[in-house]
Amino acid sequence: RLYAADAALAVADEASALPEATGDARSFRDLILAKLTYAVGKDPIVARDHDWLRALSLALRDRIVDRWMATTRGVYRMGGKRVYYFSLEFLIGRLLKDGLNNMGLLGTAREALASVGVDLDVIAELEADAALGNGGLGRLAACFMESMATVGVPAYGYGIRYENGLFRQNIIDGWQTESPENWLAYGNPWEFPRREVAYEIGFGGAVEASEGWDGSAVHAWKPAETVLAVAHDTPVVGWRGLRVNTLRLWSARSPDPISLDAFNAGDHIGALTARTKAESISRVLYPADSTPAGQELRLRQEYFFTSASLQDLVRRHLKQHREIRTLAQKAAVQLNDTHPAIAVAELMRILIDIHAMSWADAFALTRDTISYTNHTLLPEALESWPVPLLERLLPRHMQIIYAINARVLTEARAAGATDAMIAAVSIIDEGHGRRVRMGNLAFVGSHKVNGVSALHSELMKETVFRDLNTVFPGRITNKTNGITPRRWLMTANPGLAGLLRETIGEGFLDDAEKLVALEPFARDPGFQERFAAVKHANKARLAKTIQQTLGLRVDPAALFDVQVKRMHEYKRQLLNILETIALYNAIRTHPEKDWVPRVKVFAGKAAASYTSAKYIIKLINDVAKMVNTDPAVRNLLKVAFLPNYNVSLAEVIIPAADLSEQISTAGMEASGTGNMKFALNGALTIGTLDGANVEMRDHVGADNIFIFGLTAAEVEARRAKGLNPRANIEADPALAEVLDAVGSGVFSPADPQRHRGTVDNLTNSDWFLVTDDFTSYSAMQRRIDALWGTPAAWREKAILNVARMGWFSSDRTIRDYSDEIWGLPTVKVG
Ligand code: F58
Repeated sequence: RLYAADAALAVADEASALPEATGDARSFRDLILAKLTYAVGKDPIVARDHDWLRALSLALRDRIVDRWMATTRGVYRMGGKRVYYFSLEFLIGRLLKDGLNNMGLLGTAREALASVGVDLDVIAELEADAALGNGGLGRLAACFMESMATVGVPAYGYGIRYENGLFRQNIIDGWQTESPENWLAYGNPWEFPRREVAYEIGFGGAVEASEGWDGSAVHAWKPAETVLAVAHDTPVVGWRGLRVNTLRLWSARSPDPISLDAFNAGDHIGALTARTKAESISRVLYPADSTPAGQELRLRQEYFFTSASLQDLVRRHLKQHREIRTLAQKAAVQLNDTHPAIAVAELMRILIDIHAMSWADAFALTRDTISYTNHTLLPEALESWPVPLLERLLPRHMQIIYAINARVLTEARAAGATDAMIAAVSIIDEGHGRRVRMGNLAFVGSHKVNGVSALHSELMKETVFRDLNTVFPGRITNKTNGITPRRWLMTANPGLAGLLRETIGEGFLDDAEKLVALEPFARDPGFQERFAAVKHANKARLAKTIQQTLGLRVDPAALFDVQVKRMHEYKRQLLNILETIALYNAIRTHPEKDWVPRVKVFAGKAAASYTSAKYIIKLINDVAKMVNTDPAVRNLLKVAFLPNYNVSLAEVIIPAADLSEQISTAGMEASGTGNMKFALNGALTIGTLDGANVEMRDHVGADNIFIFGLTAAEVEARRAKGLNPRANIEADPALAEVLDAVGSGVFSPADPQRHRGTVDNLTNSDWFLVTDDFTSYSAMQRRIDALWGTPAAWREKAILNVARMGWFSSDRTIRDYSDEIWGLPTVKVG
């Protein structure tokens, strides 16, 4: 302590012009200096930015830990129910600023650091992005964790501590290439390794059956191979730091670090193979975001973290409540998609084989404990595993799955199911070489199954789970997604948050629906000016990022039109870039017209093996290259593809958007959450009636959102009747011209055939109905241009969007889950 204080003085001597910290900031500065000295081992005189980042993070962590222990003790004392959120992905991003904000220490930390000559914003930029997820599903899990801490739901997030998160995307000559992401390179100040919390996870082997004392069959699984799951805990702070929950991520360790026999025999590499194999389980996040990876390693990951998490929560339950039968009263397990669906069989195994429960009791308890969230309707995206693979890797689980299936099918038959219905509800898919349908397993093992937007939940009942919905009516429910306003408004857009506080007070910070208080200001010219000034500043910041990463100058006064999300054909980045080309053509043919200057911003990663998505990235970059340097465009149009989209980049891009592109083929985007983030930050949406866009329209009002294109029902009808892209192209000369140019190599002169495949695919099949929606999309863009010409009208709509987005807070979503699925009370915030 003394030494640290001396060091502070030394720093102050060095730069006597530094501002003096006051009050709280002074004691926080002393804590930072103590961390720098004793935990980082650096003298402030020589400390580098990374050292300061670590010292600050550890100082903040101390403050968080106090609340963490208080929360944990409180939860234990109350003896109530806990939620366990099982997710293979937690896309949490950076934690420093969000943690400071929630602890009310943002200003304090800024002042404390300034007094030692360090800029908070500079060091905060050095924090690695924890990219333990692919996209929306993983980010939703992160928003939910924060909201559960905020609304007072005692919760554990359970997942995998991937050593390498989602790959880094590099754009080289317009093409995507991937390199490994190394978020742990500088260590991770937020996590606490718990070497003592470790579970054995078995794989393979055989099942031994014997006779129990009452003559019933007793099964004992003897795995051939064991891996250790070791816990790493990260505290998750809720708003105002009132409650802190735990994110517990498992890391795989081999029980035998080295085979000494092999080593002594001279086989130094072979001595490590078992270890490498075991530890590969938590090595890397699977980067596919729509089609499930069918590899064995993926199944191992799923079982690994599910089993460890169930063992952990059962142990906690027994320690506290002594009695396994009360599990469902004290634990709610939420499965984030089917990735942890093996939990149904694993919990059954634990209850029957280890706790000697009867089948019927075990199944009732399992069902009462578990519930499942579905995030996709795409049939090819629904996970299924070959029966032989499951049989080999998890023989006991396969037995249990068969037994569950037999009972479900008997029940269905008794309820009058036809053969076709039986085939549809069966957990075993007989059609494609016998596979286990994980969605069906999750469905029958859950008391509630939810979709993530109203439309999606309805479609679930009509499509993927139609027959299961008939056999188990009332089980499907809707929980429309949400986003945390702490990260996506307060931290990402401090300018707007500050303006809102000055205008409507602090109420919205505790209850996002209080944002409606902004409505009366929507037409107020003075407020509009200030609102526009905030947007302009955010755009200037993004312009700087674009300049620095791409060397491209864009004008912050232009309309910033943004589409950022994973690259996927159903999300239709292709529709956007084709319309951009049409605009480019129009600007050149009609230079006399009063065009609205636009900056088209794109960002997003394509799965490494998703060739057509990678071609779309290349096309965007090819178009950018030509448009951005064409003098005929006179700076009226710029195209920017920003590489390596992640949470941190989203925090810069979203607050700077004027227009948000949410243009998926109707019926295909389960919900979307980016759509909510943009609208909350004052962007207007151009979108289809898909996912949560439908509910956004209901909330913000049809006049304040630009809806175009076919509805989900129309899409289905056209597909049923047979698509006719050629007719669509013939009917729209602008579209025909665009496809002609792209297909003949206008944007790829060095390789004229490059985009031929993309164009052929559109012309001959067009499964995502790009050509069907092109004309209405294009017309809507021109209406948007017209509105942009009347800034007062634009701003009014933008302000109304902010005012009416409160319902899309993930606090509301979590309250809905708590009320209707978990059976847990929540508290008011603030
Ligand atoms: C997304 N799914 C939905 N999956 O596409 C999106 O509409 C929704 O808003 C979001 O979930 C949250 O509900 C999604 O992100 C994945 O990334 C999976 C990763 C693993 C393989 C299968 C897809």
